[in-house]
Amino acid sequence: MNAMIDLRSDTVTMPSEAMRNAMRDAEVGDDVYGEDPTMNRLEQRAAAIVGKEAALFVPTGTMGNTIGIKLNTRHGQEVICEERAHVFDWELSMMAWFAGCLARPVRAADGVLRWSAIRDAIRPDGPHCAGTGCISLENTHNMAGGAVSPLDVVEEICHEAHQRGLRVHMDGARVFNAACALGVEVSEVVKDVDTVMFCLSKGLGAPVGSMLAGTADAIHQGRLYRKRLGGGMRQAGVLAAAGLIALEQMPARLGQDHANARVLAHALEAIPGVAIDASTVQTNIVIFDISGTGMTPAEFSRRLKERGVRMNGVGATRMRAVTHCDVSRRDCEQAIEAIREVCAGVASARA
Ligand code: TLP
Repeated sequence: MNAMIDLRSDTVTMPSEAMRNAMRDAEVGDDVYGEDPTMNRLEQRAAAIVGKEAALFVPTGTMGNTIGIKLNTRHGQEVICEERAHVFDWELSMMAWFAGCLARPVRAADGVLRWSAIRDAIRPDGPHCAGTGCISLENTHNMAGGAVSPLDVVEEICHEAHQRGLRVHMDGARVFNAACALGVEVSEVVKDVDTVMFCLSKGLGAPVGSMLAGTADAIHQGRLYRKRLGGGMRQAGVLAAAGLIALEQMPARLGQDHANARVLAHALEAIPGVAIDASTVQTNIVIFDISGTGMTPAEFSRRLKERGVRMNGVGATRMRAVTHCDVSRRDCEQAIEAIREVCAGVASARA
């Protein structure tokens, strides 16, 4: 049997041959003593690529966001984020648990949080309100179908926030996808934010790891928070070696994933029972509604899996397909065929 076509997430990628070789050959030391040369190289290189003073390796994006929010807030403040943000919905209330903050979610229908919406949600310190501490932007926005924030939107938010003494964190788990879609360097996308977290282990294909970048002072403090979270790692250079390859080799190929996502989206538009506006697909995430098929996401997933395709539901009526370096154009075409069959099978069974 052929391998499954796995569109559940870009987290499912396998390390490349080059990554495995680099991991085996990595020069390592004790990173808690600052003595892992490969890790030091990764942290310096990551900082240079995103244009920040320093960067810190963290095992997961969730830990990077947890530390990022903590660095930009004081206990008891609010954090403004989009209503479907990963920091709000998918991280076990970490901003309450670790930073002692409350999320102030704001809806942005297209997933692009704009200053006009943020402005109305800012709360001053007072006898009743918990003041706003920071704004967390998600770029690209996962649950909004990989939506990209335009550069001027981020610039305006950072400018206005900084004028008011507020900080801005970017959950840039897929910020390299955003840079690719915008046709600019990633440093341009994150130039005004105080801290940015990005994942090596999603579109960039590394087996483990994310980076948190910001000022040298923030990252020094962040290293201490990482330790408090149990994240002081020892010979972590084996992971950094794969991360370096992810950083150097993988951003240039993200456009292929975006093109594959568009192929999927356009084909889905023509399938009866499926609803999607393909023109909204900018990066590697395709979210589509299946209420017209009469199937639940669980049923849809099960039937697709029988045909060799893995895909997860999001919410009560929608599916999410994520393209990445381990799915080819041919795989996407096969996935489309499988979706057609699943939808047609249900339609004929109900006729
Ligand atoms: N996202 C995962 C799931 O948790 C939903 C996925 O499959 O997409 N920020 C964003 C925007 C993310 O999408 C994710 C992971 C994270 C942070 C957290 O990264 P990890 O999984 O490394 O903690």
